[in-house]
Amino acid sequence: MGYETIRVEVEDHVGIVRLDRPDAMNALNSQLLDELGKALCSLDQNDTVRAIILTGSDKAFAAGADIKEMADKSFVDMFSEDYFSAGTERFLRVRKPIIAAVAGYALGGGCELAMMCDFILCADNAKFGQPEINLGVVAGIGGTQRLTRFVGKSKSMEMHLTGRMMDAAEAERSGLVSRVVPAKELMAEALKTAAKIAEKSPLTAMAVKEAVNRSYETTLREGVLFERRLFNALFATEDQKEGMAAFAEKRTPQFRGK
Ligand code: CO8
Repeated sequence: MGYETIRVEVEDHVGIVRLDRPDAMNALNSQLLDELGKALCSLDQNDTVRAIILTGSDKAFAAGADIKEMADKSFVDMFSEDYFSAGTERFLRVRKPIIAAVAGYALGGGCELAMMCDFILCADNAKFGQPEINLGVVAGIGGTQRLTRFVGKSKSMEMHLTGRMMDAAEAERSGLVSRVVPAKELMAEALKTAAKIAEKSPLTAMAVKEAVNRSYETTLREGVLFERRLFNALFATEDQKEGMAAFAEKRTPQFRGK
């Protein structure tokens, strides 16, 4: 499919989606969100794809929602369009693991988009922030909720109230990102990580994603029960038999997603 605001490729078992609005620091507009939702949905349905990388440019993952597109909208426009809602809902329905590979700015909606991924790898030049307060608004695609869960109330509140940026080292220290790598190694590292995930059973990877995400939605007791039922259920798969047999036979397992 021809997209204008993103580029999509599939390399081995990895889908790579690159945000591509270089003149606007990859700011997220309605078209981009729509194309992103469609691309992710199609990668999710593509049986050869086992992991997805979402990335931007060296300068910007995304510098937020497109301020120029939003500036003149009224409450009625926002509410009736349910602005950005369809794209973000599609994003959250993706069952395959999505890695955010962030270099440069991840601000406002850009930071929120990165946090909607399953984990964030970032370059040492990455800068995260929720500067919406400078524009007279608050975050709108989950920033106040997700950043608070990732880095705790105090730092999240400070970030949202001051609009300041967090550098890569602080983002790693506070648990926002899983790892920081030198900028020129970011894509190689993201691809290596995605390839590692692609070696696993895609069924198990989906189960991991569901179980970890459930920890944000439920109590500890319910979450542990949910995990246990997934653990039990995976014994119905060929991949569990293959994984355990391969261990006993001292060979590499060949997972087929069955
Ligand atoms: N929207 C539109 N255009 C943008 C944006 C943006 N968010 N960010 C950068 N641009 C454009 C600039 O206007 C400029 O365009 P032009 O060349 O035509 O003037 C071009 O990108 C390059 O930007 P700069 O010249 O500003 O580059 P600098 O290197 O000087 O600065 C910064 C880079 C620091 C990233 C700066 O551009 C900046 O501060 N950008 C805005 C960051 C921001 O405020 N983001 C939050 C936006 S609001 C939001 O994300 C809300 C999300 C919730 C949506 C909810 C929907 C329901």
